[in-house]
Amino acid sequence: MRIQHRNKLTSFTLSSLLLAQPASLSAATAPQRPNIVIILADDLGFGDTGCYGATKIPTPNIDRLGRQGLRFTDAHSPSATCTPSRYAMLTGQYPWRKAGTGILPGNAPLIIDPQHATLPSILKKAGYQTGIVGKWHLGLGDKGGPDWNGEIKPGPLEVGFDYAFFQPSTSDRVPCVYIENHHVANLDPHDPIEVSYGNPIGDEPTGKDHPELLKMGLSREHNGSGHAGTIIDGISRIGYMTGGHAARWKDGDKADVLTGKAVDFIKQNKDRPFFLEFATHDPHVPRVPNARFVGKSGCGARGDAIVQFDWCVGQIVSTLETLNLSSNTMVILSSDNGPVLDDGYADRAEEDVNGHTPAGPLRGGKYVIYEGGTRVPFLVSWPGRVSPGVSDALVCLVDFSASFAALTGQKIPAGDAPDSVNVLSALLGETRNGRDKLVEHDGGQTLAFRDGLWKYIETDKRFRLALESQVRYSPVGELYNLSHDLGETNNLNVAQPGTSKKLSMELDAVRKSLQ
Ligand SMILES: [Ca+2]
Repeated sequence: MRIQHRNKLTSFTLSSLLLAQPASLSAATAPQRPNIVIILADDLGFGDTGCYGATKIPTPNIDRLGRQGLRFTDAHSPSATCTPSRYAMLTGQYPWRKAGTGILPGNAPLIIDPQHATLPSILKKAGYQTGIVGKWHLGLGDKGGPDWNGEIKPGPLEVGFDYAFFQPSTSDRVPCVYIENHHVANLDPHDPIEVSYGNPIGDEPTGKDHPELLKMGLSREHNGSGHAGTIIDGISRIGYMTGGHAARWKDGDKADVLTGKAVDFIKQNKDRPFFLEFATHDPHVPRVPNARFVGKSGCGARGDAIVQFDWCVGQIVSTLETLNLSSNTMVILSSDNGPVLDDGYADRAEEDVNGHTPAGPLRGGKYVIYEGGTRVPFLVSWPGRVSPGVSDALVCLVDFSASFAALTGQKIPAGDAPDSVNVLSALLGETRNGRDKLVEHDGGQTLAFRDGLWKYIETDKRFRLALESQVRYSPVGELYNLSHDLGETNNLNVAQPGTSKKLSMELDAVRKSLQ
């Protein structure tokens, strides 16, 4: 299609087209500028949906997307936790290259440098209307953090998005409000917001002092720790906030509110190329699906939150169909990291799991360097353009910048998006070859190196996040052959030291390549 388009252009001069018939140019270039919708779940595991083998959680809309598109079996988030993963997806840079890209408090300053090209800025330059709806968690404001009661910038709009309706960080962190572009939505100026991630502020009850007020308690592992801050909507959060009562979200309404905004964005931009990152909060904690989804899975609140996510997906897809945009829209569905059951709240995620395996056949999950941490669901649907099927190509969310730059004919400035590989052909199903190599990251300081189906996990610099203290890595490095050991059970490091050494050196070379 791209070649056909170029041939067409040879019979015109580009400038005459631009001057005489801007509408024709838009039509002629349409095949190269499909709408792009990235639906990014939060903590959705490799095995959490029907098309990846789940049997107890109904996900008909996701499964349909999988059937009509390309289902990847070796696609990765750049990290096994949120902030670093999203940082890499938007910048094209591995997160471990830059200090300060770990899990951020809700009042952190922006960690993306607006001077560099980003995924949205690349597409904006290509003529797209760019929008983000949902979770941000990449910091806001300059050094010192955001002014919640004033103009909140820099943020999404300063790094390439034309429109943003978002929550500042996670659903379990304050402030529990939505921001639209530069301002907190529905903020009453007479009830200003204050946020603290240090000492408690205000006189509102906290989970620590008033556990009797909680509609969802804290789990054993986290009791008295991070999640025991200000109680918002009956749930205590990480951090403290006062004010902004009219602006506070209701957890049970979030899927409806965010999906509504995403649908509005699509409708408003139906006549021009658009890029939408729809970053839902499901099934991240706290898991409070809308009442109509409660009990709809066989796996408790976490399963119900996935059913809710599936509904969100259905709304987006049916909107595209109703507007007759499907054949010119590439929809990618994925997740920012692998799954976790107990993530701070006593929501019975472990007790109610009912035999469901969130990571499928993989070992580990969120925060963990094993495949379950970063190997995520990844569907590409573009009816009429991407043939249905299954692809085992190795791809990563960090590759979006280079791939979509290639799709839209954009050149990335030298030095920007340095770790992004153009895997467009794999995304379009034209080849089963993606990357040869990939650095995996647990969200802390642990790295692993993939060379084809070999995987080496480093031992030094190991920093374990508190939540994965149950994970015990080998003290002498780990080597797995994923071609017949997908579950990473047979450490070949001792038996094949030469392979470990080779991969270790390759990882070192990647690490040092941009220093
Ligand atoms: Ca996440």
